[in-house]
Amino acid sequence: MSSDDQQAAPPADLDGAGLRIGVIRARWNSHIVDRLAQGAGRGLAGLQVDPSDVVDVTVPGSFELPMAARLLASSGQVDAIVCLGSVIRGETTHYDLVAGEAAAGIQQVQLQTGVPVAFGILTTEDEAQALARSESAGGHNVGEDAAIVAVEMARLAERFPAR
Ligand code: DLZ
Repeated sequence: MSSDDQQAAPPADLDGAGLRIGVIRARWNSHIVDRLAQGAGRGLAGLQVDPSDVVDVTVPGSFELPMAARLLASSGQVDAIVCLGSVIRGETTHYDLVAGEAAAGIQQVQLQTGVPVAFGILTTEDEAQALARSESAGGHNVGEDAAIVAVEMARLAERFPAR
């Protein structure tokens, strides 16, 4: 097959207008997570998600993100969820436990509920890496990336409703 014969991948639907998005943030390492939340806000606004359609929730730490996501997903109040947290290896002996359980729990929630949950948790070696991945407008921000994922996955879920 020549490259001319290959089909282009269908474009992602990134129209956020009318979508209701839950943004759950951990308060642990809040100086980093606040930056992720700003990125998420930019990402959602850039895709026309109305600020009044954003449900903001906070939890103590990243370990609690899956539980809050489960509550929000089961409530029927949101079309997708963004989980934001920061786990820094050099600052926690619980690193593998907290990061691993948060990731596994988030995956479990989205698969069990059918409500997309985007993983916006920084798992880094040190604070410098966390700062570099939570930059202001124009820079790299994992919260912004996760917000865009949430919109795309919400639209995908809408195309394939459960029967
Ligand atoms: C306990 C703990 C530690 C040591 N480190 C972090 C971290 O780096 N990032 C984070 O989001 N949360 C941390 N936590 C808190 C746990 O996520 C959780 O809130 C507590 O263990 C209580 O369940």
